Amino acid sequence: MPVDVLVGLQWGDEGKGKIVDVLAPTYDVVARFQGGPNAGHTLFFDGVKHVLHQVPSGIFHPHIINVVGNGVVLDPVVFRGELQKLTDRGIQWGENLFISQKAQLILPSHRALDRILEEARGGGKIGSTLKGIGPTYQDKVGRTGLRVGDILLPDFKERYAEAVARHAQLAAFYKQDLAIEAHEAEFFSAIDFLRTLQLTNTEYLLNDLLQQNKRILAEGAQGAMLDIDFGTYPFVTSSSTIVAGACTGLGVAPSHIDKVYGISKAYCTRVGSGPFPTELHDEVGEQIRQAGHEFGSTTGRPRRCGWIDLPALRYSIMLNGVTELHLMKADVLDEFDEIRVCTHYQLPNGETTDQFPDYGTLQSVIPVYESLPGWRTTLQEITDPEALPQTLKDYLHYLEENLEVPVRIVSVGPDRVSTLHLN
Ligand code: 2SA
Ligand code: MG
Repeated sequence: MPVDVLVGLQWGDEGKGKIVDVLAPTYDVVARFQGGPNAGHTLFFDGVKHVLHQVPSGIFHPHIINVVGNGVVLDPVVFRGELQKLTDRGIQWGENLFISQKAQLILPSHRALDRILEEARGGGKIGSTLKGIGPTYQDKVGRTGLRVGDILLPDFKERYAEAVARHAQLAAFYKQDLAIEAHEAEFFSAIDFLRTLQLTNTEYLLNDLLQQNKRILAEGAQGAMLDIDFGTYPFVTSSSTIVAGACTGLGVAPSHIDKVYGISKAYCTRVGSGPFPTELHDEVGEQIRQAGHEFGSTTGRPRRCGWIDLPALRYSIMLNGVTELHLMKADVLDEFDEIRVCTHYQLPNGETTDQFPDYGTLQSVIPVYESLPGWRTTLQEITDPEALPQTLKDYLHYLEENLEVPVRIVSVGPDRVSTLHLN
């Protein structure tokens, strides 16, 4: 049986959590393969909004096994808080949740370093979520990180102390103190809690499940434009957010990958710094932000808003081998007379390109737009895809032609039921 992968095609917040929730009932397993508490996956059903950061989005379905894979960086304090919230809401998760012993641990000192390193960047800030993501992946790649499995070792406390001593030296280089004393008791109590969970070699678990013909959905976080290699470096996150990351982040071979669901909004947003060619600094951008409630679900930061960007999407689709596109938040554009689509970029030398240029050039490209008519209809009430306005159907068709992938889902509202499946 295959592994299907769901990835964001933009700068995150495309609505991945909602789609995992909709697709989950047809899967036996949902697995997270990268990122950590920087993610914010919002699910809305039965009138309640749930925001997940590290827990896979299959957790609301009792038949689904949820896996936190080895590619993830796990903050035990945030994780315990999330699980406590689920318990408070009557969600049972005890039997259905497995955590890789190879996942990296986010320590309080990683969070402190994230802040210190951001401050040291001055005007060149990444705009990180300050959750300790960068410093934790830095330790992973530097081969000095602590992994979830290490909490089972008798000398975990000594290893922890060594790591913190190293981090304190780095902080001292920036003339800063880690100042984490107030957070350590909470951290160790969360570690005690983590020890009570199902910590295992999830690569074996997942491959055994594949052997048993179980269906796995790999749930990506952030988006392709934040990928450590292909995103708008250095304004990216520190993990592989593309499909290839699912193989290394879970321990499943590429030959198992089948469908790739690419998630995009009907427009574009970004939180944090870095280039964003179609960003709108005018009242249209503000209108999108208000209509789309575009504020970070982890940090509450206002998201930068702009029109959909086809060169960027084509690039993401190529990197991910997307087999179907899911277009989210179409209803946010209900009030617009005109929908603009960036088809090309104009380069500083006057030439145009439909490719996504490198950082230096990307800073100075001018987006070239095509204008399509808006639908000016309230989409949220529509439940039958046939009943969608012809102007929206034309927009979807236009995207299919220009991106060369079928649009299989269009979302017209936050609720699970506002998700229309197209053929
Ligand atoms: P980090 O914290 O090191 O991963 O930050 C590096 C860059 O990656 C961006 N980033 C994100 N962008 C959009 N959504 C994310 N998740 C949260 C959400 C964000 C929030 O779902 O709303 O609540 O603010 C996410 N996580 C990381 C980040 O903005 C930096 O540009
Ligand atoms: Mg999000």
